[in-house]
Amino acid sequence: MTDIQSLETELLGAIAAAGTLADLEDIRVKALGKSGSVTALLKTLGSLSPEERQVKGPRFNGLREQVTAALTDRKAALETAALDARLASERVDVTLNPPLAPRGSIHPISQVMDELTEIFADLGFSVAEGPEIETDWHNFTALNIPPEHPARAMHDTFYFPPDDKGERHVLRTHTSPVQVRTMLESKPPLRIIAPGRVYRCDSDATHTPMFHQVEGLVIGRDITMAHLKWTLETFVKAFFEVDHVTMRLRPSYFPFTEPSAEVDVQCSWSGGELKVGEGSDWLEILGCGMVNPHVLEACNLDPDEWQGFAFGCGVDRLAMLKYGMTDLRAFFDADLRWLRHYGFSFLDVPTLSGGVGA
Ligand code: 2NM
Repeated sequence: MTDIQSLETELLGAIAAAGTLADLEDIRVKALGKSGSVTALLKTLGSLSPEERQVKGPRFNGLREQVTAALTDRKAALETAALDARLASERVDVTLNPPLAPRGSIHPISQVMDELTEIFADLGFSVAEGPEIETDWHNFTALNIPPEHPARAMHDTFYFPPDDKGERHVLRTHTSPVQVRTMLESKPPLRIIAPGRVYRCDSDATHTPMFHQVEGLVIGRDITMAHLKWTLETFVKAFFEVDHVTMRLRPSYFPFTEPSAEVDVQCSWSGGELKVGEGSDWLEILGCGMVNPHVLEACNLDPDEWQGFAFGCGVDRLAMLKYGMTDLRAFFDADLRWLRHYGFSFLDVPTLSGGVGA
């Protein structure tokens, strides 16, 4: 066997045996690369006599062409095999049952929070947030709640131990400190709602130690109780999705507003189902009033220049009323059956056009 025949046998055998594209590239470089074996043969042609060159030239070139063709074929075969393996491993049987539908749901409280945010956003209110651990000053003093006021009694407020300076922090008992912070930080006019968790040391069939509130605040140069009444009426109609509602403002007392009122809406309870805007019952849903001048002063606003209205309501109670839940404590039990029954799809995003209760 001549040298060229044995080189041919060796190279073609190696190409046929190459198991990977990397092996194949290795063989190509060793045969056809700058210092490859076939390249070396071709380089010898220059020093041969013309007669020898006539015989060996075609043979050497033939070898190069054969090796090149074998490399190309083997490369295609390896690529096809790799693709086949990938197709086999990534195959999807489209006749199988679909994957389980998502099981999670939106908690009714989150849903109602989103509904309230949507309704008030449409009226030009932005959402303000603040800490749940508050200073005594932001939670009480700035809101015209003097030290001896019953709302400060240990019975209602979760107090932290006093810090180095003797200052006591509290778990906020309402979201009003958010309004205080907003008035201190932003220039009026203001139009905000503050939704969030609040805490009171109270637990029975109708009270949980943590619950949710939304409060609202509007500050301007010529804000009156008429603006307050229109805003609340517009809100109640949008929230309960009725065209007409009769409201009753009963005089009341809050330290942070003067005058203050509690708001009832006309309703009926027929067959255990609540209907707002008809019937002969009244449902108390809100507290409100004109911001007390003492509060404005505490927040560095001149009461002769700025006035405003504020309101607050319990989100958990609103959720119960709208969606027919009877037991408040079930809200926080994390019972999957309850959550599946009362939960909302994450696709039911409240929009004014699509219905806030989607
Ligand atoms: C209520 C009822 C009435 C209220 C007042 C304020 C502030 F900070 F502007 F003074 N925020 N929220 C308010 C007024 C809250 O909840 C039943």
